[in-house]
Amino acid sequence: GFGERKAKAERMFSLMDGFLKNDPFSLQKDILHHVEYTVARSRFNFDDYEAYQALSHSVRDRLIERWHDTHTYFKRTKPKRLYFLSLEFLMGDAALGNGGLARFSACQMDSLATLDYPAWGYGLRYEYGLFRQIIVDGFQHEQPDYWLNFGNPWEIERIHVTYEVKFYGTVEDVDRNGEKHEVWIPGETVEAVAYDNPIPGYGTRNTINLRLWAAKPSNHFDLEAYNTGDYINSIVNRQRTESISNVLYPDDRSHQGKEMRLKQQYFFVSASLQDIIRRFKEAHNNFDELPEKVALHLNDTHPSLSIAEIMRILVDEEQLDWNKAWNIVCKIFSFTTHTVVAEGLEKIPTDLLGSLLPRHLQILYKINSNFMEELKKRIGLDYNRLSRMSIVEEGAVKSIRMANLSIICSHTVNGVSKLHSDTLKMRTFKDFYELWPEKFQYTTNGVTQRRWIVVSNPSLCALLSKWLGTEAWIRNADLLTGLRDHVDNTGFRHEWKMVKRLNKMRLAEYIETMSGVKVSLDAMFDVQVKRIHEYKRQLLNIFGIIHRYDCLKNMDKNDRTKVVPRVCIIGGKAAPGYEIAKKIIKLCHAVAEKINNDADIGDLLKLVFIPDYNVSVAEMVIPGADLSQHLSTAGHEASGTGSMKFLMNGCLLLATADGSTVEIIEEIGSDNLFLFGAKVQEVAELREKGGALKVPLQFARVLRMVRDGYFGDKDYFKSLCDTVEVGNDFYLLGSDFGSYLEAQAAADKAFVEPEKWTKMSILSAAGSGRFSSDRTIREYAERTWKIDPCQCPF
Ligand code: GPW
Repeated sequence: GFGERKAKAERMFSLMDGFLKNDPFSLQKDILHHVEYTVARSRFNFDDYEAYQALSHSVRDRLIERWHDTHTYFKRTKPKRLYFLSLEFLMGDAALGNGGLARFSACQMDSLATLDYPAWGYGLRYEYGLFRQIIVDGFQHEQPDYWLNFGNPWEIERIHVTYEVKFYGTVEDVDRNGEKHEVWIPGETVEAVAYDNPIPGYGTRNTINLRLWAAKPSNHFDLEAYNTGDYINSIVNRQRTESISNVLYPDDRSHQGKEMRLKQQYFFVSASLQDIIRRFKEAHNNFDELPEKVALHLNDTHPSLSIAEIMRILVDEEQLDWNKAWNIVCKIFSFTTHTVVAEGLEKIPTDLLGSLLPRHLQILYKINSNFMEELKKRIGLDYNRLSRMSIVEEGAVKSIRMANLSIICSHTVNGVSKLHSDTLKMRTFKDFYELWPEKFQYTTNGVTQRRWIVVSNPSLCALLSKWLGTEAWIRNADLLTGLRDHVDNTGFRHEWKMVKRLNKMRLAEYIETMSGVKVSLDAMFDVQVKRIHEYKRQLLNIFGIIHRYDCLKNMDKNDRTKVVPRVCIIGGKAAPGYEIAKKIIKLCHAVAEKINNDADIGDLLKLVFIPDYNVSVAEMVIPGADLSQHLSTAGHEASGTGSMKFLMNGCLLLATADGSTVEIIEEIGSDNLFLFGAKVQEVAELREKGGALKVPLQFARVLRMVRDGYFGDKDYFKSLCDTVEVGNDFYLLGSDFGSYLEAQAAADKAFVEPEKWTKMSILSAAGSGRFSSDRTIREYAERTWKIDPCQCPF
């Protein structure tokens, strides 16, 4: 009975001394305890790493306690839960993702926990995270990131939470109550094991879960191997199955047609859905209530096999009628797309899918034929449009269009910024928008101020709390607008400058140890850090630097005293197979070599490439930046989230009117950033001009210098130069160059007036509140997922 349970709970509670305490003495005691009994070193003799291990175990204990309380509370109150499905999470030390999409997932987890939402994250526990970038002689080399080498104290291995995931095999007809049904007879079984990563909220006891799956061979009795007596080979095969979760694909937007990638996707989807359905069935005996209790979010199309898998579970295993299952399924999925161009959308060849997942391919065909029938009733026999909207692409390689599938089955299709959403509606998914305008929404991305200010910039954090008179901005970033009240206070501005200087000092030291280059703290620290992509136009930045160098060389010595000294910092990884991106990195090093060794130029201009840009490096670089560059050709960056981190840290932006920059301008005003370049509606027209496009002389001159071998190795750089030659310049570097130089000149002009610059810096941070991922998550929760906060009361 209830009384008995209560008595038992009280006894347990007293045996455990209540909750773990957070005062320094209790923590010290726990740390020593873990040194002795977990790390198994003597408490009189342990090194720094062992101290870290013991400390993390002490923190972990507290997280586990909160995790348990939170989940017990969720179980008891049965709120509708969100399941956030993503193949990538870029947490920090664990680099289980590529770039913006993955870091955005991590920021969203932080906000979900802090805002007390009953949410779970699901992902893959890759043993090799994103490669480490090392630079040898200016070239990028990739080194494996075996991040689990020293163990991972932050995860909890759940050896009993395992599911079988099946692959290959055939589809066979079975008779079910006199009716013919198709079922899958799989050929290979792999086991998925859960690893839980507690995600604590800030200022709340709620601690949610990021559950990552690892593959291990199933202990299923392998009759085949037993019969043939091939014991050794059966072990070798077992190891092959283990490799599914081994390595993250390092290409951040094309993994088309790779079998292992498809295996990863299905492995992830199958394990997650089994777990989700099991949890639902614990509290329900039919599926009618599924849409009221479960929201499934597709983070891009990567997890979209979920749609076929849940239909298979409901129809083949749970024996629901197809239409009934379909009606339920269409109410539970929402979908965010992070890409702009249709060519970037994920496709899976039907040959590949049919051999790995034969039943799923059938289900996808059935979903499609039903959709095509319905569509014909709505739009008639417009065959071009029907074929554009079909899930199946009939071409040289017949494939499944994962985006079409996701749109058809989701109740909401989200863009990641206003501009992005407009592009989706007007171009990429125009046909679908005209069919279902109400499905299309946008929720502008955000970043968590807990990591991007509180952790990465402690001095700014203290300053903000002091002048806002409260720490409440850490949970409510809208309060940052309060900084506007102090912008005319010289004392405040002085402290603001001191904080920036301190962070520049920290960055300068890092630069010196990494590259040996000494930089002046009086120079403008100008930063561009992000994945290397042609559309992000790092080459435009490098060409601007070459132009600046060229001007300095040709300048009268007296005029040089008026020049604003610059430290240009570039960082980012290139996908291992992306040749042009790798050449951009090499060119950056070649230009840096020339400039940094030119004694005549001295502190007036420096260029440093920061190797191995990652979350930890970002925490150092972003607070120390005066200016940051976001140069994508208008219409190509879906949102961009780096700019939001810089904004929060009082760094001025030099940017095109692309992605979320449009919303940033709404918040801080166009006077407080340096905007340049063609607008999105001008881009198509400019491209049409082709060879007749006007390009400034300075651009031609810089291009000539590179082509002529001024920075060495002209043969190597030739193909790179060709990509921006007039007539071939898809990303419009040439036509934007003039306005880019003007924006740079405006930045120089503002920097020589420190009071003006500081005001712009303050007003940037003051307008950054809207770009907190707390705002993003609240919008998703209320509009898309329809979930309510559920705060564990302790
Ligand atoms: F191609 N993004 C990313 F759209 O980091 F899927 N990796 C990717 O594979 C894709 C997008 C994909 C980025 C966008 O480029 C960036 O604009 C956006 O801010 C970020 O995702 C988060 O939405």
